[in-house]
Amino acid sequence: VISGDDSVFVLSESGFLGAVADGLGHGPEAREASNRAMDLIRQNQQTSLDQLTEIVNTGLAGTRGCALSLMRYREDDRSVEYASAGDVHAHLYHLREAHFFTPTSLILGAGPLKRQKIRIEKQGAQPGSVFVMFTDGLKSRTTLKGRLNILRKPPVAIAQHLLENDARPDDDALVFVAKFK
Ligand SMILES: [Mn+2]
Repeated sequence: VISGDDSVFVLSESGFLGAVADGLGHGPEAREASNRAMDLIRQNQQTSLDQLTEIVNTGLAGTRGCALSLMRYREDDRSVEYASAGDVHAHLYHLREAHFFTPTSLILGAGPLKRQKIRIEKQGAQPGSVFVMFTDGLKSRTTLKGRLNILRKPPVAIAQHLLENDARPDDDALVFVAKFK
């Protein structure tokens, strides 16, 4: 089975860029849209998040389109910038605190974007903070708030926990986990 979800992680000197996409529908056509979105992000990795969203939206014309979440971490001020265009959720945890980034109902590739719909949110990350981004293959009420025993684990184990405990049986699921030093 070909997953319609895809992700990208680009490490740079100033920090990193992460993205998760969920192609509309299922199988190869869904994957084509999310694959193309990830290529565009790799090719334009220095661009601001709102411009990247525009680039993906334009570049996906003619495909089924996809939902996309983008995040950029900057090491100099330890900031996490986040842009959401569709049903991909993102959370930032630090110890018992949790920030749930605001989801939107956009689909990229379906025509001109209404600018006011793209929100860029900025949060601070501390050593030990955990950032999680996941497609709607996980239940939307998925949360690790207060689950210190899980949040202390390495990123791969956190992703594994979410896929085992919160996946829905009827959709592709993809989880992106980053832990800050
Ligand atoms: Mn999905």
